[in-house]
Amino acid sequence: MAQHVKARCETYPRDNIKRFHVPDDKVSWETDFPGYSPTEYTSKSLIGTLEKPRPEYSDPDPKHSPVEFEKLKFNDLDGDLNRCSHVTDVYEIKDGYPVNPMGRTGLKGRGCLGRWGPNHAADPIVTRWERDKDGKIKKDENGKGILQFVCIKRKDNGEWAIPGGMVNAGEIVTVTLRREFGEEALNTLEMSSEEKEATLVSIEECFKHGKEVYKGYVDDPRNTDNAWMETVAYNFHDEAGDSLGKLKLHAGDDAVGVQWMSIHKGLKLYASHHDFIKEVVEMHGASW
Ligand code: RP5
Ligand code: MG
Ligand code: MG
Repeated sequence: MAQHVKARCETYPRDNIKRFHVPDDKVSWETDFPGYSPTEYTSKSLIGTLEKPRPEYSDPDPKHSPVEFEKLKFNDLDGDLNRCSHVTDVYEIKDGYPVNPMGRTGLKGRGCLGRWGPNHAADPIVTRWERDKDGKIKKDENGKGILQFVCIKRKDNGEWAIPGGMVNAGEIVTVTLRREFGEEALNTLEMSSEEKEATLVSIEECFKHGKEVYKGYVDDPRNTDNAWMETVAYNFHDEAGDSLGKLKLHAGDDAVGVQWMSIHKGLKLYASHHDFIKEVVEMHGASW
């Protein structure tokens, strides 16, 4: 996977912050970079004030809550929050801060990520075969079937993406996968509790038979030298097109659009999602 391309984007996704420029050959911490002086940035909304305490998903800030910050258990299970990395057994802690195991990003602090160190997400990749009006699977010029996946348009930057989201403290990944798919692709947050329950039950059976596609680092534009995204991506495939493939899609929460997207290698997707989709294509011997 191409590392730190998006995580070195010139302008950070919030507040028009400019990253310190890191050339390709200076990404690795093992390469000396004497002039390296990353921009420092942690979004104010993560720190909180007396009137408005910080959100639940946000770690304490060392400058504002040093005693609480000291108590964070990096590289470990911290209460019901997993601060271990999928990338490395132990990530380095330097001057009290976790160090991004994939190298420099040109920005220190937490940016707009809630956690110092790994921020764990889960990505549900729901697929079906593209079919013609007679129900026959569409093929490319090499006779390979064309896959489609449920793709959302992100509210924060308008990019197309897998409907993934953060693993809440104490939440198991299988629950995150279903919850995020429900919220972003089926709009469960706007449903009555009965409707929501019925919708989640309707996908439960199909979501039992997922295949792990990827587990590890995400080249996310929000990453910093001290906070980064990691994910577990699962594929839920509807071979016959009569279960997940028939779902009524409706964008919700942090999605402003949703559709069955036909898969081809030219797709432009958020973060490392293009790489995850390619894995799914290979898994099914589909067109690329
Ligand atoms: C990406 O950000 C992950 O792959 C996942 O899709 C997503 C999670 O963040 P939010 O969608 O909650 O912003 O790095
Ligand atoms: Mg979400
Ligand atoms: Mg999301």
